[in-house]
Amino acid sequence: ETAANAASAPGVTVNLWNWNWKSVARECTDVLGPAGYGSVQVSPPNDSMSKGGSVWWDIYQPARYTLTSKFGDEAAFKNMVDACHAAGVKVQVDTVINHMTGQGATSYGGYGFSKYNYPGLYSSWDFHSPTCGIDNADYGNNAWRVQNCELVSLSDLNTGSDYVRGQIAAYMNKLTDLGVDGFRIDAAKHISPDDLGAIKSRLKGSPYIHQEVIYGQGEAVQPSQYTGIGDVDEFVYGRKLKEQFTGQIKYLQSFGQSWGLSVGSDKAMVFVDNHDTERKDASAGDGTLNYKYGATYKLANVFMLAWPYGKPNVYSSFTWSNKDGGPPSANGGFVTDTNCSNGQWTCFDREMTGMVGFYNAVQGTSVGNWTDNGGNLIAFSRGDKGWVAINNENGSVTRTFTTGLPAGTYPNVAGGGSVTVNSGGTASVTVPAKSAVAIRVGTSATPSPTVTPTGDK
Ligand code: LAG
Ligand code: CA
Repeated sequence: ETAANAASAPGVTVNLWNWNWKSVARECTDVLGPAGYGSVQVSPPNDSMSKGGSVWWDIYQPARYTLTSKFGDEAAFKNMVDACHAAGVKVQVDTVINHMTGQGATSYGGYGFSKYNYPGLYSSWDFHSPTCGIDNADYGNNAWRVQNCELVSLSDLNTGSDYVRGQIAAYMNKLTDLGVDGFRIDAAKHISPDDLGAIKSRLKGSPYIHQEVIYGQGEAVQPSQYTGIGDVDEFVYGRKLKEQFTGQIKYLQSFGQSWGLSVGSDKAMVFVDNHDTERKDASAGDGTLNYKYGATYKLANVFMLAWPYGKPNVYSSFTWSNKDGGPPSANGGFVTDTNCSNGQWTCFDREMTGMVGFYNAVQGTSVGNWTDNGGNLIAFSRGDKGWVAINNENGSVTRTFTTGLPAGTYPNVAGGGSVTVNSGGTASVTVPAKSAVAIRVGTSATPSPTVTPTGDK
């Protein structure tokens, strides 16, 4: 990493997908900052096509770059950035720059447009033309069509044009001026690396960048083509964790790039799930775990924060049964404040706070003292800074483990209770079914002598 990149290192990112700005601000102050989250990733803040709140995906159809979205206006956005910074949390913005909206005529901000005509911003000559649509077969053999034709009929910006590059950079630089620290580049796979590199060269400062380039075996566009620009969202990571956590997690001992991950650890942003993958059918090969998997989902996230690979991104959003359905909203789709107790939001970020502290405490250490039970229980140390046991069995497991930690009594930061490590570094621990025990230096013990389950909620 260069010094400039190090300055914007994200730490543990949390993706508060579809939270409104007021709620993100409150979460930064009350939860994320105190827990030690390094960054929060927020949804697209620009004005988008409106479906009146019936769907979530209208936010991936930009109408213009004004910050009048269903999450709040520019003042609310700025307040959020300032509140997060005051809490020590950086802000990453999901930027939709490959395309403009392909449907509708009005936006959340009350702006009028039509396909290929966004008054004051873009007209028909700013789009790839003649127009074409991306076919499934193109992914296998035609990078040009993946990057120059329309993704699901969305107006495909001519990112080769100087004017378009200038407008996109102006939008991103405006966000930087408001204090934003980094960007997720939506649909980066559909923008050529040359075009994206040219846009990046116009950006102010040195924002942290992670690019959505979904890996597909043998495809014409590969994540590795984008690592010169920034990090890549590693989609293989979540697919592999789903396979293991619905199988036998003992195999995770060798988990790393050799498993077929698309980029190296230093270029990967990793996640158990995101808004697209959580909605894939359970049978889909590219699907992932999601909050509906309950304790298993939580254990996979514990593993992500304990195992040294990539930069972790924890996902926290609204609950759903209809895959298209939008978040809780009022007044024509404006997202209402996140409520963590009415069942409409997962607030999963709150379940991972102890493991965020673990992640921060063990940076710079490597894995040691690996052990497993030949099935679904694993345990390992991170140097002499932390130790974790993950029990994905349906029954509890009691063992004497080598933790590598100095003698003492430590609270279980993955749940409740405590663990006493003796002078030889070993500890006798009962890990309940479908739960985890994690201990780390820098914590003080809780009075409770027993370990309680972490799984159910
Ligand atoms: C992304 N990354 O590359 C987002 O992560 C993903 O969620 C976006 O798709 C996509 N790319 C475009 O930014 C989502 C929905 C689509 C939806 C699209 C635009 O998964 O279903 O398409 O956002 O709103 C919808 C309709 C399509 C229609 C299209 C254009 O489902 O049938 O053709 O809108 O009108
Ligand atoms: Ca494109």
